[in-house]
Amino acid sequence: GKNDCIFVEEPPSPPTIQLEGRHYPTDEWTNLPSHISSALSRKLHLQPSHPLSITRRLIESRFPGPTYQYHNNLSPIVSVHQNFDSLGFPIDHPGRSRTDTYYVNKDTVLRTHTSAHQADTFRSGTSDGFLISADVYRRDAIDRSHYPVFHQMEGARMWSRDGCKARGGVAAVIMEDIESMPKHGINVEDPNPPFHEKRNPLQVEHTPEEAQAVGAHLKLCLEHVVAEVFGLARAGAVAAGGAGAEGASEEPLRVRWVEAYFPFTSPSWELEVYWQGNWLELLGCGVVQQSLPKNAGVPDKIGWAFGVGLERVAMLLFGIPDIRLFWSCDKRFLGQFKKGEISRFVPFSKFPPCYKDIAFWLPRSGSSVGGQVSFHENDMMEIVRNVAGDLAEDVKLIDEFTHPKTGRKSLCFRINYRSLERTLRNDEANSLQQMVKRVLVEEFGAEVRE
Ligand code: FA5
Ligand code: MG
Repeated sequence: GKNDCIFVEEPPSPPTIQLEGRHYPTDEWTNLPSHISSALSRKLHLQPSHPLSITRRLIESRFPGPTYQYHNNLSPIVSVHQNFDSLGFPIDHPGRSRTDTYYVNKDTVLRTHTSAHQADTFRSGTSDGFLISADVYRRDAIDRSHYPVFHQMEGARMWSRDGCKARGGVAAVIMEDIESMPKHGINVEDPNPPFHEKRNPLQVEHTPEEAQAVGAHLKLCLEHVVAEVFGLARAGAVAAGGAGAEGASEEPLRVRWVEAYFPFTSPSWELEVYWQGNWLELLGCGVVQQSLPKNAGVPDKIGWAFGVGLERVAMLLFGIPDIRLFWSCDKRFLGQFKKGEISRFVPFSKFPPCYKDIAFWLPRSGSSVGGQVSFHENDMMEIVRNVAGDLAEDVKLIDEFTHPKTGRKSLCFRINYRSLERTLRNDEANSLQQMVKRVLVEEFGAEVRE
């Protein structure tokens, strides 16, 4: 009959997905591939001798209890409200799109940052500060410092205005605390004013003195973390001796603050360090938007928050050159680390790269193939991840142009295939490349240019 379906193009997506033992209904927002959901069970930040766990504990030791409470077991499956709305993300913020975020369904995502837990943790109001370490998930670039699953640590410190009244107010109490802190002895470039009317505004609820004190406390605490990380990394390199020590001590330490924007802090900054010839961003931070404590029922609190990438810190600490290594189950990797110890990572021999270019025409905009109307750079990243997994080291858009007559768009990507564990054969790389081509053609209506 008419409804008998003979040519089924794609298996129907299952009506539910099972994650951490619970069933979630799927819908047109669902975009969660199995190679991502399988990472949920890894919990690398909780494996005692894994470098991410060692890094987490090292940072925790700089933010001691009872002022700071630690949360290391919050589920990565959160509501859109927690991840975005509670933080004041505008409804059209690009971070909300399916090209950037893994959706379980229209109301549920894998958290894209640990800030997803800020509002709930402020509401619980059980301490002046907290640290939340967790796995986070993003559709993102592929290179040596970006991975679709990574780990963040959220930190926050709040003061009660009322509670500080008798001691001269919040700003005075914070300044006193700053003065009692030791010098860290590293040179940090910070050309930025404490706030800037246009670029990095003071909140209307804050006095200039309050914002300045909170910002200064925040920056000083984080500079101490970086100073300690560099000190330990250097000591580890020296202990290891040889080329590692030279390499680490010759690279001059450069650290800088840059102005930033987040919907949930103002003013805001990012901290960057110079690493392997580029500025590497370690963290984002700022003065907490007053709407958060207000909506959490603690309007009297004022303070700061930060979110640091644990892989990025661990790469500096241990000299780990590629973010994919954190996911390795190879004994040659895992066997090098011990709980509580900072050691220098000794790379297994570096295997040769295998570069493959792929150029293709996209279907004319507006035409729809397989329900896909547009092509985002992150779609390419996802295709390559699906096909090659950790055999893809780097994916770069190297050329892009629109044909002046036909209006069709052409893209060219360069993929570097390289295994961390062995030499990849050219025919293996070729067959991965063929599969990438096939997905582009079949799922995105692309026309490969030979
Ligand atoms: C955030 O995620 C904010 N939630 C940080 C924050 C918290 C700001 C609290 C203010 C107050 P951002 O997207 O910049 O910001 O990510 C924070 C850090 O995570 C980055 O600096 C970087 O160290 C790390 N990071 C981001 N994307 C990746 C990735 N794909 N792979 C590895 N690390 C990443
Ligand atoms: Mg950032």
